[in-house]
Amino acid sequence: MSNYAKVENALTGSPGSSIKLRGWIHRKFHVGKKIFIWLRDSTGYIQCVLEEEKVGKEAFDSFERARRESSVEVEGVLKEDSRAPGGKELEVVSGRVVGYSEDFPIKGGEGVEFLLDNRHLWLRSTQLNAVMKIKHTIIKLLRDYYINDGWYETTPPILTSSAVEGGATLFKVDYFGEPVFLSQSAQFYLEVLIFSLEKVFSITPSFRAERSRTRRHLSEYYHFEVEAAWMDMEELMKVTERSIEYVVQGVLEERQRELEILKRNVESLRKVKAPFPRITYTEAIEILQRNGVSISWGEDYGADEEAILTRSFELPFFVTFFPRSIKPFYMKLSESDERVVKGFDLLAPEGYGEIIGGSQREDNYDILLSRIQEQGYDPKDYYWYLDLRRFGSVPHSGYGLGIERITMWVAGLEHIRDAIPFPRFRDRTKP
Ligand code: NSS
Repeated sequence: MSNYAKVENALTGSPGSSIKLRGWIHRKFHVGKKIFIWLRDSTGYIQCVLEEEKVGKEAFDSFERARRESSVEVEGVLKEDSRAPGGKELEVVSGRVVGYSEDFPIKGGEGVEFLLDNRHLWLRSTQLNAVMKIKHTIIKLLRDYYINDGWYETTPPILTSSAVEGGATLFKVDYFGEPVFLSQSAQFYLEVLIFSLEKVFSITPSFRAERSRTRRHLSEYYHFEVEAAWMDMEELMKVTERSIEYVVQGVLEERQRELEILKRNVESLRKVKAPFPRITYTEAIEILQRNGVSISWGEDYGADEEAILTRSFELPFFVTFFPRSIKPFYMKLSESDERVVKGFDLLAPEGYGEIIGGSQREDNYDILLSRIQEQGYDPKDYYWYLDLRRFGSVPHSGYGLGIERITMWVAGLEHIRDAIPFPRFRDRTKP
């Protein structure tokens, strides 16, 4: 079973070499007495040509019967052919159909809902294949960067008993008759772990019971989160921009072909080099007001306003020091102005907006307790989180990156649903 080559190797192989391939029939057409197929595997497409005299009647008939998406094995000789995609063609000498396909329901031109219902089949498409490879590389590069920089990967729980990002978007689960929640963020558990490991990160699903369907919200997404002891907001922002540069430059290097398939304008990605510009929330409000948005200091803003802000920047940029009333209780109050917190968002350019939310954490027991009360929560639910401030508290900071958000930006996608194989949002949990 192991002497099969991959299409991408076949496309760079020398003419005249014998080669065995397996995959699926992406396209099939007849010219005279020949059958042409475009064979697809995980790495790409190659044209294969079958003639009855070469492969024999039985094999030829079976390929004649095989529809698009049938799985096949072929063996043949590689030839240059400028008309074939990739400039190479396989002249088949033997082959067999492994699994016949029924009439494949996706023929081209179908609408969004139909393709979502048939996601299990649509995932075979060239576009989604390219996105999944880019996402794979983003995850790999994030791991690379942080592991090489001395951070530990950890495995926090998904079933939780308390809200991190407020109660409005919590999913409730029946846990042996007791209500628990699906995690919105691993942050509080990572904060626990820094007292042992100092610098930690995790990749977990996070859940948000978002009411509306938007271009950038999922109800289940993959969350890359970091947390570090002995680190203030400024230091963490430096780590953040360096790691984002590393990821984007790495994708440009390793995923050229996929970015091409997706017709991504790579010029704007090439510019992604640290340091990134920084503005305060107060400056962001001023920019919005100058652009005719009616918003005043103290108000929160969303995707539309972020898109306007991104017009002023070619690079990803930080927005910092938000009013305490619009951010969660765990963010540390600024020493110089207690109306604002030491929080930061990283916004991606070209209209994409927020991909990261982070902050320095409140490390003082009394202040944290009063902030929990100020925001209307019961301190009893957070006894273990408060305990961290009783037993050797340290200054510390962390952030969360939406993996589908960064994938959407880097791959240049219109909608976040295409950054995840099986998107979940309101009214959709199948397939
Ligand atoms: O709510 S966040 O802004 N921040 C937190 O959850 C912190 N507790 C993270 C931390 O400091 N460890 O979410 C962080 C990121 C945000 O910037 C987005 O990129 C992404 O998570 N995010 C989402 N992606 C997709 N869909 C939805 N609904 C979503 N919500 C947040």
